Amino acid sequence: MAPVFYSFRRCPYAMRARLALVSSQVPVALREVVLRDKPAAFLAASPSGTVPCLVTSDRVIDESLDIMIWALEQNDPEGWLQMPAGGWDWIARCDGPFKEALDKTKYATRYPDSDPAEARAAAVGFLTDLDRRLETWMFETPSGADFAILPFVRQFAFIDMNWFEAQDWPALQRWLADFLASRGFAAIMPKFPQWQPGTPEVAFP
Ligand SMILES: N[C@@H](CCC(=O)N[C@@H](CS)C(=O)NCC(=O)O)C(=O)O
Repeated sequence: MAPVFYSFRRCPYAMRARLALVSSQVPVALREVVLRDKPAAFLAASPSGTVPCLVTSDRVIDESLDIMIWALEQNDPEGWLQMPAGGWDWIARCDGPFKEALDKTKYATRYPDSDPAEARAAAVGFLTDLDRRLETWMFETPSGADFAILPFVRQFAFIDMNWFEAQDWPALQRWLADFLASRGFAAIMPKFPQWQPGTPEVAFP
């Protein structure tokens, strides 16, 4: 049986895992989780109760980045893992300080002790550095760093697209726009019905 992959369409972590699954063409059975109605089988499998979560015959992979690596180590036709070591540092900066700044900007009311202007400034610092880093891609060829980070830049941009578009980030804006228009993005964003025990398995990709 194909590994079971618990996913949630709009979650940026699940998006990056789906992008790697599409690139590698490693087949899984996708189960769409509704976060306010997590199925018991998911909660029993996932140590953290977060999506994405991949359950193979011999292990549970609970971190999106590890799911990307698991898929790409089996098949990496586009060479996403062949990136300079600095790519991993960019991903760590995205997942750590940038994601924190993103959440504190987007969900400001959940963080009454945090100053949203300060959070936005921290996010702007990261995005400005990224804009300077980018040519067509972060490195010479498209890599795991691009696709691990793009879903989070998308999430930030969608807080206020007019504001995002008004910034002086030409390379970043084009990188995001090309991603949103890409076949890879379309391939990960169909609407999946909520999984429940007994529903037929959905083959992905
Ligand atoms: N470090 C995890 C984080 C995953 C995560 O936080 N996912 C969110 C959705 S975007 C989640 O499942 N949150 C649990 C909830 O909202 O109940 C990963 O990279 O997979």
